[in-house]
Amino acid sequence: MATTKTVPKAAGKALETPDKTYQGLTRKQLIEIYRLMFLSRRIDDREILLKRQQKIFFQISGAGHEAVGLAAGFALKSGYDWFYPYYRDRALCLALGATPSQMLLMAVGAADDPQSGGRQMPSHWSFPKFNVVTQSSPTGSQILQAVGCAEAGRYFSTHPEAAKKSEGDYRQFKDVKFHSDEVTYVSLGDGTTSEGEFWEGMNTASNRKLPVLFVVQDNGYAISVPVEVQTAGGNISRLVAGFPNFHFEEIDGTDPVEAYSAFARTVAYCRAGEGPGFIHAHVIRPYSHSLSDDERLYRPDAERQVDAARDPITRMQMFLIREGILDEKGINKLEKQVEDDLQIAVDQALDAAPPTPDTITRYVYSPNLDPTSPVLQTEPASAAPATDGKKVAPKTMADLINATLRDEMRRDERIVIFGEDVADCSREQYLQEKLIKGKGGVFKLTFGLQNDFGSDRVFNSPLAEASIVGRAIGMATRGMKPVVEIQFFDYIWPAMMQLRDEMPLIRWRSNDGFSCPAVVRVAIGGYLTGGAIYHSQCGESIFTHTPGIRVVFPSNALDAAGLLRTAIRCDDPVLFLEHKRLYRETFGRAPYPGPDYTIPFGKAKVVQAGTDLSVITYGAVVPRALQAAQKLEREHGVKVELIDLRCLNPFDWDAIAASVSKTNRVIVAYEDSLSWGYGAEIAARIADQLFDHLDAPVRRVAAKDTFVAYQPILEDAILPQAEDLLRAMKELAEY
Ligand SMILES: Cc1ncc(C[n+]2csc(CCOP(=O)(O)OP(=O)(O)O)c2C)c(N)n1
Ligand SMILES: [Mg+2]
Repeated sequence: MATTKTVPKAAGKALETPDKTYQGLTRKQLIEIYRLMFLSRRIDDREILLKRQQKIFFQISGAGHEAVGLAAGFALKSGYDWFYPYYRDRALCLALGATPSQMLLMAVGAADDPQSGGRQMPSHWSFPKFNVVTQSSPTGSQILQAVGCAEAGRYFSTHPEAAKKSEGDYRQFKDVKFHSDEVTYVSLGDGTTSEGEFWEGMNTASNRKLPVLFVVQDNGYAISVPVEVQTAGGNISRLVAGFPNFHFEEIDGTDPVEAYSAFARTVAYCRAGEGPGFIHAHVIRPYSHSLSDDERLYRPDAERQVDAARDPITRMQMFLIREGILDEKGINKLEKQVEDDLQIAVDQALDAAPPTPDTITRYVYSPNLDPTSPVLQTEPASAAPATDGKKVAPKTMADLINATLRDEMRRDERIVIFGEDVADCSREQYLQEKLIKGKGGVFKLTFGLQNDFGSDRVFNSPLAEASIVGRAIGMATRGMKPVVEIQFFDYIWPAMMQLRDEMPLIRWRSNDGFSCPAVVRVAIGGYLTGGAIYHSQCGESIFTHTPGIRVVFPSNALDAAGLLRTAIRCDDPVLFLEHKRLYRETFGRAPYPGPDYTIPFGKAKVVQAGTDLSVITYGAVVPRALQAAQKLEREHGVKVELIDLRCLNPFDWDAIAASVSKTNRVIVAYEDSLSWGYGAEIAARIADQLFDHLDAPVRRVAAKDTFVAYQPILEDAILPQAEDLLRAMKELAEY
């Protein structure tokens, strides 16, 4: 696409052959390409100056990468295609319609910085109007999101009804736009191809024939590490050549005309639905990695001069003169105009007001939908007398989660479910021919959903957790509601970059420009008798320590149903922790509460009222604490008030405060290892804010500071048992 700014007149030879085109580019477009390339370089130069004057705080340049950016910008459509760029893509963003002023407001960290409100470093692009999705600093974390974004475009094209707005849940605030032939651009450096997420993204884009355009901008270095150290054999094109369904190009990325023709071919391939594209563009990096780096420390002058001879700005200038499109005078005039316009933008940015500190918590969570709202407090439908007079059989937590997913999928076509083994059967002809029953998850929580809703709504993912979460983020950014599964909490860690640096931050870092309210269901916890180290872990505090993601941990079937429904309808990302031991426990079974049953987040449940001592807990410790409390009352007459938090972020401080103020003694109990656990924060707050109400020290009961062992004798000794709770309760009551 081209912007509609004024274009200087071409002189001399240009007028003789005004209709000549170059790989489809007109002379007018070539002048505009040069103007934007030059503008991009000059913004970098001005930022470098401003950084040296300490008027901005960081600088990273797109110098040397301008030709690729312009080629992409002219081959793709702003606001129609989708863009997951990286920090060297200044020229691309200018080509898509971003202004120098928007970039410089980000550099000074202005209140009016339209990309992040002063939260992100410069060159971390975010332009909702142009479909440029907020980017972060971790190298490569944009790739799987781009894959999910492309999947969303395909999904809405085949489910157009799903795109409609709907009142009463996240959909009310999530506009969906899509085009059946849209392309998703994602770029990265040569070094970033070493990240595992790059390979995961390539694999899924290839396998699903997704219209993702991968652009590797190979400047030969990742900070100081040269490409032959990053990439076996020194050339990424050779390594990826075996991926099926791709259109590949390897180009000189310092030549905008050559680059444009490669982009035009590749975009046409992607648009036609043939599969993904891969453009490997060889570029240069004339300004070191960033202003914090001096490449002369690791690159000799001779090598740097070879690069300098290929500078895309000079090359384009020479090309315009050679082809008679602009003469020297024309170039000078164009450059003068760029400088004048840029000066105005610099002046504006330097005058711009900084953000005020009261804005810092804005957009950590959705400003539109409050999941703690009492409106979400409903009664279970089955509380009403059954019309046929039959007693409704209580169901397990596993049953109710499955039923809730089914009802929500029926209600909301934007929901898709994927993860490892979650489908009934990937080879769907076996299902159709009724040769098999189907799996539906290792714990069978998603059983029957593929059968009911089809293989494009419930499907297996590759065994790659970052891919599950990264793709979910991309889909949710586009307005879908992925409800994905991580098979065991113990294996969540490959997804940690996405769960810590991406999912919770999409809204905050883009100043509400984007959001990704996905749900990640995770089977968690021990007490399995043989679960051992890698099937028993907890670790919820790592996520409650991450602003921007809600964390839910139900202890019984009814709460699981109500909280899962709230999670799905919520406008924030949610980590939904399901205790494996509780899936089929007799404790906490309940009849299905109906398709409208919701529970607000951050509302604890008083499992048992008491006067002598409070126990604050959640998850699988709830039934154990209840058992202990009942025994203590039977044997010693001590009345324990047992509080199940149910939701860990937000958590119900009011319920804790009310209980502790009444009983004056409190135990915080949790299954995770004792030190630095979730209960440490609760205990600290009680000590801080309820000190005057305490008649005894705040006690914690938790697992030993070790992982869970396999042999049941060891497991019992490691995890907190009812006897441990009983002992602690008795001691505290007697204190
Ligand atoms: C996951 C991660 N690790 C390390 C860094 C620090 N870092 C920032 S850029 C960079 C090098 C990137 O090189 P390349 O992918 O070749 O892109 P280039 O900067 O050369 O365009 C590194 C190591 C980071 N931002 N993210
Ligand atoms: Mg590089």
